[in-house]
Amino acid sequence: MPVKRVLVTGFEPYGGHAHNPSEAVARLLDGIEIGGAEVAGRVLPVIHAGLAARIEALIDESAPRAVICLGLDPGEAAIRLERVAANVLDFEIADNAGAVLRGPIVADADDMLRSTLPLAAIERDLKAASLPVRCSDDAGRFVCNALMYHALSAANRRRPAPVCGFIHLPFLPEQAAHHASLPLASMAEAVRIAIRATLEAA
Ligand code: PCA
Repeated sequence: MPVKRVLVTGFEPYGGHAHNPSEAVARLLDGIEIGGAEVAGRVLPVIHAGLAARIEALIDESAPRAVICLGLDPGEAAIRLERVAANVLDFEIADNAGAVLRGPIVADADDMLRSTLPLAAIERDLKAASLPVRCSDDAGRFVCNALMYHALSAANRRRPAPVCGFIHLPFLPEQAAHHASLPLASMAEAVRIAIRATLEAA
């Protein structure tokens, strides 16, 4: 039987932040087993050029049942489950290659792509674990939203199609003197719960 896998991606630091909790969570979960599936934790550069090919290659490499992409949203107070990726780039800051992009992510393609993760079940289980969680219809207009769009379009093209979506994370306590934050262990636990709920719903 093929190994059941879940792909979890995080991002490198960007925008002057020394750390990115999404990178730490992806590294922490890499190689562990959750709900009978092996986690492949991978870290992506915060660079839009080549992002579609990178996520496509990661999905092809691990042939996962589920793809959960993670990123930091500075100032966010909760584990934020993104419902949709909009086909829009509108960067307020440069990505790590110095690009400031505006326009569609993919020309002549869907205006938005919806998460295929079981968001209601994930939200319920995070609440049951007393972790702060909320759903959102706005994944931003930067590299995270673009990754969600590219990951969903790659996942939706595969047969069988893995379920796929995006979760934004708050700052780590050590980087957030004046902002909301969550300890790394809580964020890793939240993603573990999200993976388990996803596999149970699949
Ligand atoms: N957060 C940014 C990009 C990388 C990350 O971790 C975003 O929300 O778009």
